[in-house]
Amino acid sequence: MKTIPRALEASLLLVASCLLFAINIVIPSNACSQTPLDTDAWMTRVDINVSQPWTDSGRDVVAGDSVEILAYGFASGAAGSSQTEWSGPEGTWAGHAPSYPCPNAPFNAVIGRIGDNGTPFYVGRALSMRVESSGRLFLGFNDDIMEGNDGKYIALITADVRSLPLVSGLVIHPTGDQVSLYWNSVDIPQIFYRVYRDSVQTGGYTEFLGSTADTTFVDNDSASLPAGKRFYLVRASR
Ligand SMILES: [Ca+2]
Repeated sequence: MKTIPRALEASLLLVASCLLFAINIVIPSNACSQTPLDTDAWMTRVDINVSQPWTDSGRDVVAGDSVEILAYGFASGAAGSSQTEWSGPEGTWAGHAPSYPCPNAPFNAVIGRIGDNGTPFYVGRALSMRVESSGRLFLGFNDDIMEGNDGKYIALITADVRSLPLVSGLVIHPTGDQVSLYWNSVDIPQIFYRVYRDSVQTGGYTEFLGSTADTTFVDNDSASLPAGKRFYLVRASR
């Protein structure tokens, strides 16, 4: 939690008092319940390399997220041998061995894992799941000898991210053309903060200024909006 020194707090009050008597004032604002910003979602494509056990999706998921994975393609963990050992992402039970990363899933199947030590799970052609533990999402090929594998799988991942809160304790401190923002930290792993601005207090806050892992932000570009028309919103994100 960011605390503001008492001397600074006093000067902020003084600045606020003076500003109230100016013609154009900057009104501190942390708007709540901005509907367009209450949820987040993303989509990504992953080209699954069937010649290595796992492919990094490039995405972190958090407990509570809804994730859907659709997989396409044709691949073989035993290329050059039996034609029956080619399959789609659903895999094939031909040549199945208990030594595979996901022993309960077919050979050649698309599998998933969350975090470096997560338990592998079956994905196949399609999977909808509610994430139970947070971490990096990996997609894999259910095989134990990767050399000589052939083919390609592509996965499309979509996620509806659980609602993340607006920050509390937002302090807005205008000095000249700069506006400094301070807020309380949010106790969620892997968190950072997105800062938005609007010229209307009840606006949609679609102007994204930037993101930070810290609990402070300086808007150096506030001169582009008329004084008295700068409103800010800070929300936790990932
Ligand atoms: Ca193989």
